[in-house]
Amino acid sequence: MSTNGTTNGSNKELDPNQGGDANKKTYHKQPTGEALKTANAHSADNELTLYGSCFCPFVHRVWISLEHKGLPYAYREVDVYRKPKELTDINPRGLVPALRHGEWGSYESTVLMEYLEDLDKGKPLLPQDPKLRAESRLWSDHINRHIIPAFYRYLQAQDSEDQVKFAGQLREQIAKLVDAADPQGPFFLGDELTFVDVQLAPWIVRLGKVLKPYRGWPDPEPGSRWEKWVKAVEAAGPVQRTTSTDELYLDSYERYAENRPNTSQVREAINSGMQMP
Ligand SMILES: N[C@@H](CCC(=O)N[C@@H](CS)C(=O)NCC(=O)O)C(=O)O
Repeated sequence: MSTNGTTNGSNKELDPNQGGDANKKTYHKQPTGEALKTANAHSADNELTLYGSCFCPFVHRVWISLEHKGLPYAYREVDVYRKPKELTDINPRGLVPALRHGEWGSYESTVLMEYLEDLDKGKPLLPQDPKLRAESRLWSDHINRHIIPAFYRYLQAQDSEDQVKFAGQLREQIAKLVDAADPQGPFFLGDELTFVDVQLAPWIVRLGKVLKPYRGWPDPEPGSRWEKWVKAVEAAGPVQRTTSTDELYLDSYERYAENRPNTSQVREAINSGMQMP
């Protein structure tokens, strides 16, 4: 390695989160496996277009929703850390996911999932009953406010005492959600995949593909309600069709597991105790 921290004298091809070190893993820029097949099947232009990055769980939510609904759409992979104009034209904050529908566009994964519901096309994710709809929104809020920040706090923690503490917080927040779920399941509201399942699904996938290898997150207890839920979500067609191979997640999340500088706005928010982007 040279004194300026580069491995080959030229770090032009390196991503900022690699800190000039080509040996560091970085985020993938194309989906793999089943997700790649799905992206290829949706490469033709469409008035409904999802701009996403393959590793991103917030994108994953919207992608699962589109697949569940069976709507015609295009998928466009963008390098979210290089902020192409097609992304910032829709989302000035430069975050994925962003959705374009004709001349109009919007962003924020939960807002986009609600928008797709409001189109009233394809298979719905929110139930009909207003009380169950309210409860679905309430528990989605719990996922956004408590489960997701706990996931990143745990993944980014470098100190082993902090890791134990944050693993406990994550378990506690998941347990509250499991207690609120239909007792039989296997999904949140019963036998069908609905809104809350899709809100959580990307992190269920990443508990096994990221937190397990990097932090030793355990498989769900055999026979538990949580195990039933995890298995049903992982086996759901829309989840499978939008999930890449294990390597993509392992590589893309090394920067979080090492809490490396220039990783993302999510990392900065967690480190500074600010609200997530
Ligand atoms: N609250 C947003 C979060 C989206 C988000 O944080 N996306 C990440 C990728 S997973 C991103 O765009 N990061 C870009 C950056 O950090 O500059 C949502 O729900 O859509």
